[in-house]
Amino acid sequence: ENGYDLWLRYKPSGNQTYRQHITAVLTTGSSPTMKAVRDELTRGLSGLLQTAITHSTAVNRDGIVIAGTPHSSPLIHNAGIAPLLQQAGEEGFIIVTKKIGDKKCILISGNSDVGVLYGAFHFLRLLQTEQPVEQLHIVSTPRIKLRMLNHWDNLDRTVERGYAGFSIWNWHTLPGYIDQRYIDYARANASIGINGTVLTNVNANATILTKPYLEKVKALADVFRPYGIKVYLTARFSAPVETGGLKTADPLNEEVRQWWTKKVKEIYTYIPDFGGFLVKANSEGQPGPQDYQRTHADGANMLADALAPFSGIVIWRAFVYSNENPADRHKQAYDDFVPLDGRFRPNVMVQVKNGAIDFMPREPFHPLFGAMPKTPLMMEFQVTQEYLGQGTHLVFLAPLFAETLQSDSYQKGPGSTVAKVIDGSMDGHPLTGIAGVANIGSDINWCGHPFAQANWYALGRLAWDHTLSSKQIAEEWLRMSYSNDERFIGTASKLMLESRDIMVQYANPIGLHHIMGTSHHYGPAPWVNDLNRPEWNPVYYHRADSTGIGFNRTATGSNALAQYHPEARARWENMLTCDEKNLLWFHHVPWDFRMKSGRSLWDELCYQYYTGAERAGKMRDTWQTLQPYVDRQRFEQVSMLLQIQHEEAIWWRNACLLYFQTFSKRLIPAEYEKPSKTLEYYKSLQFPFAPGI
Ligand code: BDP
Repeated sequence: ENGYDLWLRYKPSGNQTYRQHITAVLTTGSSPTMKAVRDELTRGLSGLLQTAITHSTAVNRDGIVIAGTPHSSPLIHNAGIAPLLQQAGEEGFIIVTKKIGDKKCILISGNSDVGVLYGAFHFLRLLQTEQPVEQLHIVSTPRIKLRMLNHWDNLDRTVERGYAGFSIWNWHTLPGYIDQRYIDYARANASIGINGTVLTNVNANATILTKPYLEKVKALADVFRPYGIKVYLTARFSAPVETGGLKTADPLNEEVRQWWTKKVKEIYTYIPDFGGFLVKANSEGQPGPQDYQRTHADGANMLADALAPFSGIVIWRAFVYSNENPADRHKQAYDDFVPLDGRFRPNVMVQVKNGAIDFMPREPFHPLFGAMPKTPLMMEFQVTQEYLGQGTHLVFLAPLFAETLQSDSYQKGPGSTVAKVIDGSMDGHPLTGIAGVANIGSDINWCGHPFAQANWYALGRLAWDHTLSSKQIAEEWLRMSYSNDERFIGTASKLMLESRDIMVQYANPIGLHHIMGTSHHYGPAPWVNDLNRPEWNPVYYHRADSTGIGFNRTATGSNALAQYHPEARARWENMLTCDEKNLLWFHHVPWDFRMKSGRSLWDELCYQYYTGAERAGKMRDTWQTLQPYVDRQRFEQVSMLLQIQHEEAIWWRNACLLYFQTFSKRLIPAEYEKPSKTLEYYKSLQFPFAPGI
C-alpha cells in the first residue's frame, strides 16, 4: 500500500454482522453534496461489505441506510427525529436506528446537506473501526465553527516548511485541469470535518489576487464546495502597491480602501462563498499597517470592511516580534494585541499560535488566550513538524494539541481552559476557529512520513470535538489506516501516544526551546550565536553559562510570566515548585539545583537526553514486532524512518550535552555510554547530513 487512500481505505470488514444490518442505501436530494454522500456511501460500503450496494428508492426491507435532510426527504421529515435534528445544529448530524413502517432502518441526517455528508463519513468510520451498528443513537455537532487548514504553499509550488514534496496546487495546469487529488483532498477533509482551507503561504505573494490566479482559485473552490470547504487566501498587505500601482498601502488612505473594496468584490464574482483573508503583517519582514504608523486593528478593520458585505472574515495573525523588543520575544504578541482588544470589527478573528515563541516541541500556552475577551481568538497549531523532526520523525501531535487546549488560563476562575476560550464558550463569541498549518504535499502518501497523516487527522477531529482523547484519535486512525487487530492497536497506539514526550526528551527536555539548526530548523545547534537578530539565536533562549541554564522569565528576569493570570503563573513562578516540564522555559537554574528525582539539574539533563534517545530506539524495536499486521511497503518505510529517528535522537543528545557541558563543567554520569564524536564534529555538520552513530 502506498498510503494514498489515507484513512479512507474501506478494506473488507472483519465484522460479519454488518451485511445483515446494512442491505441498501437510500439517499434523497440532488445537490452536489448529496451526490458526494451517495458516492462515498457506495464506495465505502462496497469496500467494507464486499458486496454490490443496492440503491433503493423505497423502504421495502430491513437494513436500509437512509441519508438526507428533512427538507429533501419526506421520509426523514416524518421520521420523528426533529428534536434530535435541533440538537445537531447547522453542520452537525445524527445517526439513529429507526423503524420506518415495520422496517428497521439507519437514518443519517442533518439540517444541511453537508451535515449529512459528515454523518455519512462518521457512519463509515464506525464500520471501519468495527463498532456495533445494531442500535445507533448518535448526535454530533462541531464545537468549533471554522476548522481550517493553512497551507504555506508558494505559487512556484515550493512549500514553506513542507516535508512531503511540492504543493498539491498545480497553478500551471489550473483551472483547466482538475487533478483527482483535489477531490480526494476534499473527501479526506470532509471526513474529519475540516471546512476551510487557506491555499497560500502566510508569507504572501500578491499575485494570487490577480485575475488569472483568481480563475484558478475559483476552480479549486468549485471542487471543494460540495464537501463543505470554503477557500481563503492570504492577503499581502502591500498588494495595492505591488499589483494595484498605488503609492501606499496605508489602511486609512481612501484610495487604498477602495482598492481593497474593489478587489474583494472581484473575488466574490469568482467565488461567491469565498471565506476571507488570512494575514501575516509586520512580522518577519512582512508589510503591514505599522509601516504607516497604524495599528494591527486599523489594518484588519480595513480588510474586514471590504469583506463584510459578503460575510467574509479576516483572520489576523498575532505572530509578531521585532528587534525593538529585545528583552523577550515571548512578550511581544501580548504587548501589541491586548491593548487592541475591543477594537476589531466583528468579522475579525485574531489567530494565535499555541505558544508564545514558535511551535516548539513543548510550549506553555500562549498568554493571549483568555487575555482578549472581546476578540474571538483562533487557535493556530502546526501540523507540519517544522520543529518536531520534520519528515523523518514519528511524532503524534494530538497530545501536544490537547495539552494546550486543556491548559487553564484562570482568566475567569479555575477551569478557564484554552479550549473554552477557543470554542467561544468563555466569552460568548459565535465566531470560533482552529487552524492547523498543513503537512500535505505531492508525495504519493500526502504527508511524507506514513504516520504524519495521523496529525492531519488529529487536527480535524480535535477541531470538531476538542474533548476527544488522544488515545481515541490514535486508535481510530490506526484502525482505519492499518488494522483492527487488537494486538496491533494496543502496541501501536501506545507507541504513538508516547512519541511526542520521547521527542521532547531527546530534543528539548525540561523546557529548553529554540535550540535547533539555523533557518532549516532541523537537528540541534544550541551553539549558534552569530545571527543578525538576538532572538534568532539559540543562545538567546537557553542562556547557558557557568552558573546554570534557562531563560529567567520571572519578575527578576524578563517578567513574561506577568502576562499570565496569577493563578496560572503560580504553576511556574517559583523555581522550587515549577512544573519541571517547563522549568528552563521560565527559570535560569543552577547546575546543581536539586530536581524532584533527587538528581542535580545537570544529571537530570543527561538522564532526559539519554532516556529520550533510548526510548526512540525502543520505538524502532517495537515497530518490528508489528510486522505481521502491516503491509510490506508501509512497514518498510516506517522501519527505515524509525532507524533514522533513533540515530538523530542520539545526534540531538550528544550534540546538546557536549555543548552544555562546556558550561556545566560536569561529567556525563558514568552509567551512560560516552558520545562517540566530539562537539566540533557536531558543529561541523551541514544540513542535510544525517550522521551515523
Ligand atoms: C516560523 C517559520 C516560518 C513562518 C513563521 C510564521 O519558521 O517559516 O513563516 O513561523 O508562522 O516558525 O509566520
